[in-house]
Amino acid sequence: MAPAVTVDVVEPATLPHKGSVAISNDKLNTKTADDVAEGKWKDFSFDAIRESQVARAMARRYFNDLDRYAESDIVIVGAGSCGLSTAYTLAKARPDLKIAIIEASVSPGGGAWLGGQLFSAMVMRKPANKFLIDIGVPFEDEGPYVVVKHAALFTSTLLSKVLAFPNVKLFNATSVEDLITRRDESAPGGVRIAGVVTNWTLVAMHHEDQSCMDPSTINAPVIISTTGHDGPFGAFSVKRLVSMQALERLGGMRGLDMNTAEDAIVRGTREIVPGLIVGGMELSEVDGANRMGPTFGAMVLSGMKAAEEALSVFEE
Ligand code: 48N
Repeated sequence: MAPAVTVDVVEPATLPHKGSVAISNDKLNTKTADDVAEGKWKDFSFDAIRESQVARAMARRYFNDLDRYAESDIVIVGAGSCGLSTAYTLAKARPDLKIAIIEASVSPGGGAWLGGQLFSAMVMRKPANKFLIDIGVPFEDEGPYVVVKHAALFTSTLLSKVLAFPNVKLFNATSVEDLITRRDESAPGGVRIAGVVTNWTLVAMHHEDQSCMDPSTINAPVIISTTGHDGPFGAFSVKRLVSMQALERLGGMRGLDMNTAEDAIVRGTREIVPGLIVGGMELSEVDGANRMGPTFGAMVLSGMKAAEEALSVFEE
């Protein structure tokens, strides 16, 4: 029988402190939901724990994951709507592949937590609604497009599905701060991308005022970069390709034209240099595509296409 646990029962401030109550775990464990619901909180307590158990539970898993994903099959840079759609499509199709997602922000989701100008509803043009049906997100059908009542419903549902895959690991609050390259004379820019260079984002943000904070790495034969259009973090990989002269120049994202933009991003999602596929709004910076504004169907379909491009590498 489990040892009795003595706890200090702290009543709400309005009531006098009731002092310690010895509760046998068995009694506690036999508490039913009805008991708790009947407000018998006064003698409730958790089983005892030592703080180091929590610290070890987190550290062991994190560092096991770092070890496991140090060699990944696919790395996705950026967990916005495109990156998460890519991850879902890949993980569902190939549960045997190890997929690492590197997301600079603590909170993944990129620009997909709100629809546009901080409004809640999210618009997706058909046939992107088929992806919503696949992941179980309800929407209102308005003919050529559908509306999800809150963008966070889409993003949180997709994120939960992606995180539930056993072959996916999200490293959020972690930035890709460079690309691993290999000389490849057959490649247009003479390089093949063979992985990513990572650092915790708070570290990556302080290279100007702290020295010797070297990064870590993840090797992978395929990198899918979906870091969004230009901005503090945006378009990371394509800007790096230009600075290492693996890409001549960027086309620069053009003005808003919903029809032109969405078609161009979906059609254009592709491998830019060997080993690096670019999708979502990062691609607009490569091709000089228009932006589409507050409609997200192209992000989802670009993610699906990026996944198909990656899977073709593993089918060969
Ligand atoms: O949501 P974003 O920015 O990018 P996408 O391409 O997934 O979705 C774009 C979409 O939200 C739009 O911009 C809509 C359709 N509007 C268009 C328009 O006309 O304005 O997600 C990119 C993610 C973010 O979460 C960043 O934090 C992350 O990528 N990120 C990085 N993560 C790791 N390392 C980096 N170097 C890095 N850079 C960005």
